[in-house]
Amino acid sequence: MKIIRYQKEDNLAILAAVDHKELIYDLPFDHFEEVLNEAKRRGCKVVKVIESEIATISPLDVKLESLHLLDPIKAKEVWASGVTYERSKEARNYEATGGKLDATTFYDKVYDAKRPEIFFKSTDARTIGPGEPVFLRSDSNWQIPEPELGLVLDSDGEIIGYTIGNDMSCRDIEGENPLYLPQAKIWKNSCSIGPAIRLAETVEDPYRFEITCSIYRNGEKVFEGSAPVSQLKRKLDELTEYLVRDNIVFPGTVLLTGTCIVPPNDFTLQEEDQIEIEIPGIGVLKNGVKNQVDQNTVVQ
Ligand code: DO4
Ligand code: MG
Repeated sequence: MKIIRYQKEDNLAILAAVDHKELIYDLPFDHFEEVLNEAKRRGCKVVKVIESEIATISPLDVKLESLHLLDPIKAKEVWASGVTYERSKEARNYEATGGKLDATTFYDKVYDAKRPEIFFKSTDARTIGPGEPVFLRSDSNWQIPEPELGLVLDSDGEIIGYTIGNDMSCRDIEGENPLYLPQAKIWKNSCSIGPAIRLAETVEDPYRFEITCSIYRNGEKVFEGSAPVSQLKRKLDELTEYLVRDNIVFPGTVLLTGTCIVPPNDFTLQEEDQIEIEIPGIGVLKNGVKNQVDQNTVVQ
């Protein structure tokens, strides 16, 4: 069972459930957080709330591909884990040493340490959903998508669902100095999530998810990489435990779990590229790439 949000012609955003046959049912909630609250109120699992809501209604007469999908959750905060895969460790070492292969740095230390790297990634205002463009930073010449499995959490850190995330990153800024990490990671439209939340109760084994990232330029595929979540160095619960420790966690917080796919070192994203990140069982997160347009958006 998956949860999506889609936009109707009249601009209304609708929360909906998608069952295992891809049948779609509108839900009587505006936001996923309301489903979490309802599950708490009833003292039951989220999937039970959804099953009881759709039991008495008919599915829509539309296909999932025809819907204008939005971000499935307006997450107040998105956090991210770093250097959780060997591939990320190698890439971080390369950029931190000015391009040395097989270098060893503090990234080896965090890869092996008991405490994982967890950092603040995004807020609702900076996070986009499927179909919207990620933006390129104007002061970086080396930018990549980081395709990651995202965990949708309840306020106690329980994993309620799985989504796809793109932790857009500037390798040159990050490599210049680790203290620049927030600038290498956080800017307008630097985080994308979606297109669906797969409810955790309907996933047998999340370590069996496979991630594929494809990047298209002028209609041609210029990069494709795949990796299984089973290569994750840590357990998912280990990451959530560190996030919630002595912290405030809003219901519906998203925790990205780190990248296992890095394009070649000479690759940088360009305006008009198209990024597609697929995790079978969740969906395909598609975003175009644009240069920053207005730097000073006022958010109400
Ligand atoms: O250490 C910097 C961040 C690494 C990261 O975002 C990742 O491994 O996915
Ligand atoms: Mg990352």
